[in-house]
Amino acid sequence: MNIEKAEVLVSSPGRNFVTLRITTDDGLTGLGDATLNGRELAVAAYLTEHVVPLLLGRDAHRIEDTWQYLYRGAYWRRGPVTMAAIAAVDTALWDIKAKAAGLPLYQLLGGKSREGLMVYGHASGLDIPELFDSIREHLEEGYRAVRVQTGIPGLPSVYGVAHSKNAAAGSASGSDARYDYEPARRNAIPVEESWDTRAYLRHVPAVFEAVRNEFGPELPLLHDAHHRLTPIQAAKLGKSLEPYDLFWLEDVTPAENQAALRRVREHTTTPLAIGEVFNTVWDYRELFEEQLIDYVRSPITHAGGITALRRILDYAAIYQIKSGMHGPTDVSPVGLAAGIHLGIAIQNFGMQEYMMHSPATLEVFRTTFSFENGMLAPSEAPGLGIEYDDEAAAGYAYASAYLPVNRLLDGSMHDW
Ligand code: GCO
Ligand code: MG
Repeated sequence: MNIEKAEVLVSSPGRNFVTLRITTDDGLTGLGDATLNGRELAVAAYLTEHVVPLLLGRDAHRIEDTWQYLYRGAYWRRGPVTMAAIAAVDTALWDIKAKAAGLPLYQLLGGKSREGLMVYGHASGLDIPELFDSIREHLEEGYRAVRVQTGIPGLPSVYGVAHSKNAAAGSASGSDARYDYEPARRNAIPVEESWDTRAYLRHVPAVFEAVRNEFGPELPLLHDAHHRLTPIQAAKLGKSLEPYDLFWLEDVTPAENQAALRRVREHTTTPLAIGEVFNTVWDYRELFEEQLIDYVRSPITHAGGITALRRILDYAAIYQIKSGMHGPTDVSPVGLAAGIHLGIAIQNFGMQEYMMHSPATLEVFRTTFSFENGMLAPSEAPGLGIEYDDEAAAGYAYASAYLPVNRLLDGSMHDW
């Protein structure tokens, strides 16, 4: 079963996606997600110029060897572009292998360890009443856990907070308010937002107090600090949120400095999640061995594929650290489906992020997984259970779109 064709598919149904489709000489196809939000074409070029020519004629069954060949053989190891490209190849080959076996992919990963994956959605609001509405809407849709983000008094807009519903009606992506918090204008440079950490630290505990008072003690609540704090600020935030019993507090400090989490951990028992921008196990080594975090945020798409994330999570399991796979709408349905298959199979599953893709995205990526009672579950279709509709994709041409950048009130650049 040799690789005959490998196509790099770039489309923009609601937002930009890069998908790799591998076809074997016996006619099986496999899909892999290679989407790197805001840097999509770098991965597309890496695949087209440097990976596809190496794949043609290779045995599609040799997943491990292909992974090692692309990782070790490149000389230039790691990095988000390289690892997203390797992830796409790896995922597509797993899809093919499972289709060849006539089994849903999770069966090749050891079979089911659970019936479904607990997920959380993104509730947000510019103020508390709007936030409460958003939480209620999520609960009505079946979510049993929510991430909570709000506007900060004094800041005109905050990343991760949906604009008001009226503003969203005319949004470029055509999606509803929930998906409209990345103010990405097409074919334009990034939007600039301003940030004030002290105002944020003053406001957030009061928000969680209000949410707990309204929704009670049981609902799992999460929060994302988007790498914006220093270690001591992060420690203070974790401590101040302890009474509200968060499921996790995410990305408190910029992720490059693993030792920063040591400071945070010394001061708080709020569970910590990190890693959506990591790309190999090396980014986690200190964090695992010193037990500085509780959840691994890497998705398959950005961590080198199913082969690599499985290894990362097995390593994490030794330290009772669990998965918390990234699942925003820029991880394509292919990347999400791969995560569902892995999540259902591993022992140390924690929580899966699930924002739901827009109707346009789902027109191009035909999914078969289900979302019921707050849980995601794979279908019994062979492979990943995703089909890519070329005809629908042709109607959605790529147009650049960037995440916003973040400046302090004095105009200087700040971390994400
Ligand atoms: C999350 C994330 C996203 C990212 C986005 C980057 O936790 O879901 O932080 O909102 O910012 O996916 O591409
Ligand atoms: Mg995040």
